[in-house]
Amino acid sequence: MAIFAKLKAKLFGVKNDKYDQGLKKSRLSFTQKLKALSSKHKIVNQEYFDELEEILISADVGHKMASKIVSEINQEARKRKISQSAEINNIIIDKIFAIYTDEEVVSTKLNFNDKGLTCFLIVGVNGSGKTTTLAKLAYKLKDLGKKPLLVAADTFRAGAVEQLKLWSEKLDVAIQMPIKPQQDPGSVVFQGLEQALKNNYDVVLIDTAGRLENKVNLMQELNKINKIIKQKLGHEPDEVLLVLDATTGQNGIIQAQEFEKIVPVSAIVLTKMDGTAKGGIILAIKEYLDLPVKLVGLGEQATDLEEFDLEQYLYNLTRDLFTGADDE
Ligand SMILES: Nc1nc2c(ncn2[C@@H]2O[C@H](COP(=O)(O)OP(=O)(O)OP(=O)(O)O)[C@@H](O)[C@H]2O)c(=O)[nH]1
Ligand SMILES: [Mg+2]
Repeated sequence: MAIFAKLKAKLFGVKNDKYDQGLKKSRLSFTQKLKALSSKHKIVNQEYFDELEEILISADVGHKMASKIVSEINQEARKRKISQSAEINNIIIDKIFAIYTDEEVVSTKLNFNDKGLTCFLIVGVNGSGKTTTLAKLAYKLKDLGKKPLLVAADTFRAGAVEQLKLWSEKLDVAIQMPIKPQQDPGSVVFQGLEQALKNNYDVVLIDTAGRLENKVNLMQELNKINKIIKQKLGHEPDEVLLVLDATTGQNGIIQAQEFEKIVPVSAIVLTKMDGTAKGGIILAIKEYLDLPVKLVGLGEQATDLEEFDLEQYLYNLTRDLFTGADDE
């Protein structure tokens, strides 16, 4: 059975509103373009495949990934002697699914420390959504019955500490703040970890600055924070979450490569998926970075953070392609 039919059978009735709403722009753009392509070329030819590749690239799938997907679709179509473009849509989803999973199960579960305090360090360029993601995560953890502690280690940007403090009040979650203005971020992290250990918190969530005076300083700062965590806990952070803004497109890949040189990034959080029509960035991340996307931001509220679910993602990105075709 084709993947889409399987997904539909599995997900039918368990509609995930966050994915449904959050991927609306991407879905409209993707299906509109694919439908237009199928009506332009009823029978597939080279031009059809070239245009299909363009559509994937325009959805931020990335050149390499787009060309891989198209070449596999082309092969499969030949093998199955499919010449009608409308029939190709099924293969597109099958191939995307197969390429993303690479026949293996991709883990999207956050890594918790089963021996003691769990530490999540949040990094990313300014404005990517770090502080908001941290708040959303705290909300999720609290909902799971865990005791999270927010650590306001962005002492560089004016208003950053205050922003996190407002979230902490809104969500009723504890926060470690700097004791004095412009305090060294490393020492705020140190104090946060001390407090968490002393008062039996389950998870510390460390917010960091997205920009300092220059890139070297930012690197040194993150390096230092990471060292302090290692010294204090005896191990690396359980997750170093790199926050990428989905609306920045391929630029995000370059940012990730830069951050990976500084800290041991363990996973990606892709924010603002609701604000982009280019949901294909997830596939580009798979192609260029050997990092799992573990969380997606689908709005500005505390509840708008979801574990990345490939099945929900693909289903909600493509389901309009098949409306009306179901009963045929
Ligand atoms: N629509 C939408 N907006 C988001 C999402 N995540 C964050 N934002 C918004 O993006 C803006 C920046 O978010 P912040 O969390 O302050 O970003 P930051 O990375 O902490 O920024 P700096 O502290 O300046 O480095 C805010 O207006 C957020 O509400 C999301 O998933 N969807
Ligand atoms: Mg911030």
